[in-house]
Amino acid sequence: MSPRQPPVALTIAGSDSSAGAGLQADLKTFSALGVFGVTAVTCVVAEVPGKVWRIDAVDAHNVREQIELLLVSFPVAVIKTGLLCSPEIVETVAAALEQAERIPVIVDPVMIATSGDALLQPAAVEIYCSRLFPRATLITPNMAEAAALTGRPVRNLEEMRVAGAQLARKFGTRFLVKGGHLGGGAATDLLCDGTADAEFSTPRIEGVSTHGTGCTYSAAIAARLALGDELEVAIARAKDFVSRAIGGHFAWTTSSGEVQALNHLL
Ligand code: PXL
Repeated sequence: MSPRQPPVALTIAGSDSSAGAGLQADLKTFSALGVFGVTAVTCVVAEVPGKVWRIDAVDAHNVREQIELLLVSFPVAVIKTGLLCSPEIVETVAAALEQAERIPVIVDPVMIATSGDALLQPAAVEIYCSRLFPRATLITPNMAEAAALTGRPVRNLEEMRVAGAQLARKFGTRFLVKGGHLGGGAATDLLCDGTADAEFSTPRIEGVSTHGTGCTYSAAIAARLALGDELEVAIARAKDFVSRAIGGHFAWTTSSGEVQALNHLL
């Protein structure tokens, strides 16, 4: 029997010690969806859900070499970026991706953890805008990130629509503005291309730690694209995957209390 050749996805992201977010979430998602994941590590985060203790960036030269080596050695079908940590690393990743212009890139502009802790150095935002966004196939900000990128509050569906259209026009690419933090019974996201938008909704699941949902969602979109889906189909299937990962979450009781995690074993 000849060996199988699953599609390959590259994630360029940070390591989350608790493994519910970051490159660990990406790898688990890729595996669950039948895609082989490879990783370029940008930083190492000592954390558990709700508590970020320490972030150490990997040297930007090393990040560049991880990406270059992977791109020449594997048939990478899709690239996803997560936490890029510093302005130097955003710049390095943008330069490396310019060499791989035919591969679709999903950019999750990770800035702030669900716990509210800052993850990205503020000076990196400008380089995201000037170098990385124009190269992206899809950018997936949550409401807080959409607000930071537009400089205006994003608190409801209408403000998500305005922000998404503005960002899509400004950067000439598509934005998926994620409304997971909207109140109400549904978790609604908007895909904006500057002229029209498409809505993706699933019932909101209450009372579950959502650490890692953003990473899991963008990784699932990347995986579905690698498997050949069109973008809107990929988003709909990825949203269903995240919804099931939240619905079937794990929970353990330890001497420090309860700890929860998304279920990527779907
Ligand atoms: O969920 C955002 C995120 C992304 N990447 C890494 C993280 C986190 C959240 O804590 O640690 C590495």
